[in-house]
Amino acid sequence: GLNLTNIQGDIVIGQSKRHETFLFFSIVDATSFKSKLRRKILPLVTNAGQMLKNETQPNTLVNIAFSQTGLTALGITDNLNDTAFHAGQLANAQTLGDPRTTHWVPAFTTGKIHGVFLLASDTTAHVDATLKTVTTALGASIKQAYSLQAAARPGNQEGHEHFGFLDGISNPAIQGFDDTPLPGQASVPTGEILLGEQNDNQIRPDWAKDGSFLVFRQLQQLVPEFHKYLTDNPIVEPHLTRAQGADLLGARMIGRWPSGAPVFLSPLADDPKLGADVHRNNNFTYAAPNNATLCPFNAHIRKNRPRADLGTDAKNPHHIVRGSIPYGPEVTPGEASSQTTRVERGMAFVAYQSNIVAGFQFLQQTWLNNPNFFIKNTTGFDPVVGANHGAARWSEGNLDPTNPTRNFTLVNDFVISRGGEYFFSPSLSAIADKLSA
Ligand code: N7H
Repeated sequence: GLNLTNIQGDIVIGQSKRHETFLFFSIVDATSFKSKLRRKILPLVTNAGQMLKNETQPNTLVNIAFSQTGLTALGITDNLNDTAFHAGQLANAQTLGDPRTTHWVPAFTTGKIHGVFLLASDTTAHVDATLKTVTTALGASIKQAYSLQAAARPGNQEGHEHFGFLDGISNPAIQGFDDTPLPGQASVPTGEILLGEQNDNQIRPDWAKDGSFLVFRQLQQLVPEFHKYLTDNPIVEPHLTRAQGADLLGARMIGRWPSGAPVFLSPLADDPKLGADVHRNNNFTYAAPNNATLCPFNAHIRKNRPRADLGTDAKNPHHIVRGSIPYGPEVTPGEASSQTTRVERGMAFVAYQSNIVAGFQFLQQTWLNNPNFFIKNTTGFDPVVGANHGAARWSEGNLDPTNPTRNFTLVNDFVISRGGEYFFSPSLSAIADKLSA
């Protein structure tokens, strides 16, 4: 089995969090940082074993990860063998279809973000107290470059992202960690998520074993604009009201209803019981290949995991473990009535994989942003997260079941990249033996 006490806790658990602060830092004094990392930070780092039992869970999860420039600042010269990680996310902006890096949070464009702390807890008081402990411990050895406070949405929207859809349903089960996948859940070889484990076929330094690459993206969501688009372009069917037709278009764009119920199993209306039932809400394969009546080809979840469309999960080693959380306030009444975003909100997107090129980058570039995936001229961009450098996105894909070739050219993006960075989340022994002193 896996040595869970050596693996950072956010990677394999995919646990939902109420509050999370991302503290991005630059290393100012590497010698001092290394010694403080060893003596003061390492004892605070939460491992996966701890997360499994209530009694051993800390008040605040503490995880730490380093960018390539961060490893370099620490004097590490070993090649982790991931070209995307090595180059950094800024160099990838074009490949990812980002509109312009002028939308990026300035700190992500400097190349000076060396690392990130993930601090997650049930309360902001716990997060803030731990933040203080960490920054006090590291003192002048680091400089804060940027931070983002994220939180679950209030009330019955907890667990839902800002567009209103339940998130965190379909994460892969990692072999050796979770060998009893739920119906429809992908079971992936350990090495697809953790470096140096089975099916990670890259050459890695020994100390990289049981670490994982962490992709961070700050993805702004234009929520009133998304809802305006749905309201203005409903699917028209005799038995649907205009509002129901708008909801149906939204559900078909995602592939799930707000409750999480998949449109493939519940094509015309939401089914909250189905959405909440973990034994049923992921149990489908799109198994009438090349059929988009029930679920559009370009629905967000179908583009991200085509299931039987492309054979088996094993044939498509492009799985990621998502640990994302919303950031920013609820839509204000003024924003809702003017149908215009005035305050930034979105998703602090977190994805783990052993290979960024085959994981996040592949999904974004080769599937979401590729209008010809997987049937030429019939699919279009992912209508929600697909990106075309800010240009209009052709998005047919049978979004409208009454009119499969209805053209939904999306002139404006609903999700705008504000940038991010690629990190490596090392094992605890790597922190002890290689990264600290
Ligand atoms: Fe997505 N959304 O509400 O639109 N995503 N996503 N995602 N996403 C999923 O099944 C969303 C983004 C994946 O196994 C659900 O857990 C939003 C990026 C994958 O069937 C919802 C943003 C990438 C899956 C959303 C966003 C992915 C998935 C359904 C950005 C990768 C699982 C809940 C603001 C490049 C697919 C669930 C499967 C599901 C939304 C971003 C990937 C509701 C708002 C950038 C692999």
